Amino acid sequence: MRIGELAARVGVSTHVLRAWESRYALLTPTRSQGGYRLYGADDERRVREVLSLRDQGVSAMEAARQVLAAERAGTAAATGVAAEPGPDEARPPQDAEARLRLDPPLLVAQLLDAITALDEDRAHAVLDTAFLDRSVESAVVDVLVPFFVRVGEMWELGRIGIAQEHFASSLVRRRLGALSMTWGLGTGPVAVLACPPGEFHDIILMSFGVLLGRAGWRVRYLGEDTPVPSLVSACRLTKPDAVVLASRRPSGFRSHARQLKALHEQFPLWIAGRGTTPRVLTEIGCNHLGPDIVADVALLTEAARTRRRAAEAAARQGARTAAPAAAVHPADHATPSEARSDSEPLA
Ligand code: B12
Repeated sequence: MRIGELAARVGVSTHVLRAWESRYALLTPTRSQGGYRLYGADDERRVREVLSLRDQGVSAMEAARQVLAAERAGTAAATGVAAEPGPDEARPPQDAEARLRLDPPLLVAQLLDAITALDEDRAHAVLDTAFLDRSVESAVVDVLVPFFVRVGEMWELGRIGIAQEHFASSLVRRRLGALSMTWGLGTGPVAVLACPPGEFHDIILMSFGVLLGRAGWRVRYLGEDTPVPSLVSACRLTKPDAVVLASRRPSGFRSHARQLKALHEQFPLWIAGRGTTPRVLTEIGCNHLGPDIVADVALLTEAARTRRRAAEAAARQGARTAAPAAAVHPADHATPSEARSDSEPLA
């Protein structure tokens, strides 16, 4: 049946059905000879199950996730009744389709395909699947990072152009942006994230911010091409528990080594990205992150916790002397009320 008929049967607008198809891969139409999308009994059943779950207060996104997961498990999400294959189900088994959707290399290939065609809708559908069927951490590490490696390779080989690369970056940045809406919430530790002057590759930094946010951090994101004096004033203003600076080029750090070293004496500075070389680390004398960005979130959290405990112990002893930046920020000692007034205990 065509989408209009499906819409009439289930009482949902074609606009919503298309959105559920592209965003949640809820519908899997075949194509007629004339190129029209044709929907089957399975599509109708999934929509009805989503509607039923929505009536129970479940969001459309979560409902779609449950329906597809239940399908994989061979049960109907809304009813708990075993899903009997309908007579018109001559398509590949849903299990196989679902497994394919879960396969990161396949998702990367589909994403590359979609961005090569500059197909916004299709690219969103693949990203939806990537983020729906796995943790955000896995979507970043297993899909986005390899995807950008491939984008770089295809760009270098001339198989895609700058338009495709910009399109891919914009698409992913918007997705990460949606996941960053909670960066200001809570009372967790504060991280300032930036790239040094001249550095525009900030997608992994932004992804890292998303993972930090999920771990309870508040993120102050300055992003690409940040002048070092601006970074310093942002740090003075927010008194972060961690400053993370990412650059692909060592010169991004080395050109500002003196200021960054001074910054690290006040706030714990962590540098990341391919520009992080032993020489840079020696010159600045700070810590480094990478390449495992999931482990890095835990590392930063543990360091902030240790630092907090040290600050609390120092406050208890009435210490007034400054300690090394990586352990305790001098601001923590200024006055009891100033001491980490913007963060909750990490313990
Ligand atoms: C998207 C992209 C862009 C976008 C960036 C958009 C954005 N907002 O991020 C834009 C269009 C801005 C861009 C511009 C340029 N780009 Co570019 N770009 C890329 C591309 C395709 C992906 C970049 C990316 O996000 N990589 C992320 C991962 C895949 O890379 P990674 O560095 O290995 O990161 C790992 C670790 O280092 C670590 N990590 C990295 N950052 C961080 C941060 C934190 C906090 C942590 C914890 C860990 C961490 O985690 C990752 C996983 O382990 C790469 C291809 C590639 N392979 O990277 C080219 C690439 C980096 N660009 C390249 C080039 C040449 C350029 C330009 C010079 C092009 C031009 N002529 O203008 C400019 C330079 C701009 C500048 N001065 O910064 C080259 C660099 C070649 C080289 N030898 O250095 C690459 C490799 C493409 C290529 N194959 O030619 N680019």
